[in-house]
Amino acid sequence: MKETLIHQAYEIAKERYAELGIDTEKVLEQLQNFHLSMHCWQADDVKGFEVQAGSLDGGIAVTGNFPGAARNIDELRADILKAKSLIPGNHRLNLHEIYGDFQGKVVDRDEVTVDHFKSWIEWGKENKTPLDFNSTSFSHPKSGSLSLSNPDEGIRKFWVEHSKRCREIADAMGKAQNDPCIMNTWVHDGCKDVSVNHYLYRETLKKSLDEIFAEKKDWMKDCIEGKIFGMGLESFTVGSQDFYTAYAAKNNMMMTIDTGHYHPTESPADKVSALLQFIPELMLHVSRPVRWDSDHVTIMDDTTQELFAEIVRAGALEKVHYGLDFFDGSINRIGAYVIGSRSAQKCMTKALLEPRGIISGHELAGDTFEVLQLIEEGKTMPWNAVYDEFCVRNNVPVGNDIIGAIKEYEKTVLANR
Ligand code: RNT
Ligand code: ZN
Repeated sequence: MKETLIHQAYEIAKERYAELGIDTEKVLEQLQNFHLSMHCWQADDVKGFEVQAGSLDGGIAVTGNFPGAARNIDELRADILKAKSLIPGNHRLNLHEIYGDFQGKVVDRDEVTVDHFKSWIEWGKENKTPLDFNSTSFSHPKSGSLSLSNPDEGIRKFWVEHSKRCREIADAMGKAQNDPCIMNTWVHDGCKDVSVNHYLYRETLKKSLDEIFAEKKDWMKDCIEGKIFGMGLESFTVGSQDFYTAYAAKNNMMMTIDTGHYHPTESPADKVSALLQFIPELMLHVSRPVRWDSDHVTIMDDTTQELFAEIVRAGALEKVHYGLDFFDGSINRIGAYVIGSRSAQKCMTKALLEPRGIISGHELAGDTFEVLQLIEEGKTMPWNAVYDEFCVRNNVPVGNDIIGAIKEYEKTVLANR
């Protein structure tokens, strides 16, 4: 009964969009090829599996203690698969180095090898889930407030070694999955208060990055992520947007746009058409800052809708990698994954359904009222009927039906942790 209604709604939507020259079948195909890179760290509040793990630092924080966080690698894998089963399409998994399979052994960050990710590589293959990767500068005795930009040569070298090893791991992942692994480099480096050595820190970070990226790798792609500030590091960020934009442009590298990393009125969407003139590809960390970089679950907010619309308008679908980056410990974590991922897909559905050709024609002819009208109307066109159809075709619950499935998992699995 419900499916029949969904198909009927879809057929109507199909006709409505056809009037605007949009082929919804083509959009469904594009959605099928739209792969998110789900971050592993929502499942356990960014703890990871290091035996020697300390508490989370590096200017980021998780609030809330909803029961049932993943406590080990098996629980985390089960949670990811559960979430994936409720998200239409096929998606990647983005790992941090601290999520290695360390088998109960102390493995320091400058000792990590591909061996610690062998079981992940197999898991990825078995579950048709290509892997992406991140080096981890935070939550370590040597993290301090400066890692790759530390004037102390011993500490700097330690983090350079860590980063180089991470690139080797990413390269091995990419090769094994026959699909390049995207490795993000984000370091928390900054200052809590006024300081006079900004030039020195940035010069040092540049030197470290040059050393880290010196060797070309065939099966991984590097991206670099800046930010505006970290908690406890409010006065200065070494890896600022300017710093990384210049570095990426100079070295023809990919950049990461984390939607939580800008001034509140600064538009991440506006960066797409600017950056892509000079750098080859973008990685996204789709998040939701509430008043600060609070990493709330992604929803269909204006920021995300505009970001995805700009990507489609720029014809850059294939130049972007769609990572998520939120960590909310106050709600059911599987629910967080599913809402965040499905909301990102809805933003993409809506973006793909925009009648760009018609709007662009009006804009170039100077018909400003028509442009405004068509964009405004797009907000309430029946795009959701297309997304519901996408869910049905992928055999996953539609709309609020995800609630039952998530509650069931909460009762039978999470509650026993
Ligand atoms: C922090 C960055 C970074 C982290 C993850 C855990 O502000 O956004 O991407 O969230 O690496
Ligand atoms: Zn991020």
